[in-house]
Amino acid sequence: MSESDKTLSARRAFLQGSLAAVGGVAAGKAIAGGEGTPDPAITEIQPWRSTLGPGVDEVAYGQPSPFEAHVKRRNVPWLTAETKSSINFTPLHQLDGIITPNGLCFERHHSGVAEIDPSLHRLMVHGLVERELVFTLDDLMRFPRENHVYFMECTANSGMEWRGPQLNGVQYTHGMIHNVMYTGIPLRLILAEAGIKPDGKWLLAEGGDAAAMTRSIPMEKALDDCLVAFAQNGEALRPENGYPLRLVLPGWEGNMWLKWLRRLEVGDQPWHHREETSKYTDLMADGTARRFTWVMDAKSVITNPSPQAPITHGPGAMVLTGLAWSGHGTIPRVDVTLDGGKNWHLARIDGPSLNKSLHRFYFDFVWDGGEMLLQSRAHDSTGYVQPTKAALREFRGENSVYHNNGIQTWHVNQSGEVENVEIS
Ligand SMILES: Nc1nc2c(c(=O)[nH]1)N[C@H]1C(S)=C(S)[C@@H](COP(=O)(O)O)O[C@H]1N2
Ligand SMILES: [Mo]
Repeated sequence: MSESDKTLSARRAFLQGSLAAVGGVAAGKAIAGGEGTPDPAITEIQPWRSTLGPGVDEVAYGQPSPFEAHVKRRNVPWLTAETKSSINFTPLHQLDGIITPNGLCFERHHSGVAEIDPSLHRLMVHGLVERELVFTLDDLMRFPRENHVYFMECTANSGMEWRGPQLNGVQYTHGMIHNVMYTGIPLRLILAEAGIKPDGKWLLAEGGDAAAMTRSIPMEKALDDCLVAFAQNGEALRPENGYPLRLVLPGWEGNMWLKWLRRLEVGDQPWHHREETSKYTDLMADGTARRFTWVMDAKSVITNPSPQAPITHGPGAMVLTGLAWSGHGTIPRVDVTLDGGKNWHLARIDGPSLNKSLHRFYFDFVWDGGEMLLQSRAHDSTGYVQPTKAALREFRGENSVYHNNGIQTWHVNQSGEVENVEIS
């Protein structure tokens, strides 16, 4: 036997052994028949095997298989009056790995998508600077650039779940998040070109959409790890995600990641934003508000099984999977429980563990067919542990909408159906 033959047969023995050890439940079926009817998917010749398929160039920009048409962003129509100032959700239960495909990144617009002609787009830098500057996109392409994978989570993600379980699907409870590789120019290089005056402590960023949305950013963050990005996952930003330029604030809440970025103004204090005082603050139990809560704390969720992705294969070997992330760093550890927290197991984190990026975890186990209460709990690189929803409420009350990073519970019944529940 060659070395590779030996490895192969060892792996086969291991797989058979391990499946036998977990109760003899093999994932495949034996080929040798006798009993039952042969599988037509094996014995018949399907149309795609009997004719030539489409040639190259049939689809100039490739699209998913038509059999994947159910994999899509979805909105919740009753949440907002109309779609121009609204939100839709990433189908987390239909994805794997850590990268969100560009066409599935959730969208949040205050005034619809700005459809910008890049030749007419400019980035202006002014205010407390030595030189007020205007850049074309060509000008910006002469700056050094960097690539980073970052998650972007809307501040309101899971917000509808504060008072109790409400939306029956991980797409809706946790889908205001995406994770792509950005290519962009470090913001500090652009600011250095203009030269920040000594009293320049804040930065106002403005979007080129009809909302002319603005946000104040403290200068320490602007000079730290922010990017002016022009690409996501290797291609130009999508119009809905800010084409041709967006601000990237790693680890910070999504509402500050200005899309269609057109203006940066340096000032000595934060600007007053209607949105910021009325919406993007955390209302506490006593009626006071937490302001400037920018970093997204560690959080995780099981994406499969989940209400939109029930267990359809019956008892036996199965894969549980989910996502974990932290605006403070990486995720060295995720715990998973099948019984509502009585017993915790270490999940297996697979794929790259990147700073301020989604992490993928798996728990491979044998389902005995009984009811389960599934939860995951993230630990981040600062030692912080994801809190229960009860612990969050104790500290922040019931009036909050933003920054809900509490532990999510899914109830699985004996048919494998899954429901969004809460346990105390
Ligand atoms: N110019 C502009 N930037 C914006 C917004 C907007 O409406 N206009 N929405 C913000 C909010 S609240 C979020 S959560 C993210 C959404 O980014 P996405 O559409 O790429 O998911 O963009 C932020 N940046
Ligand atoms: Mo948001």
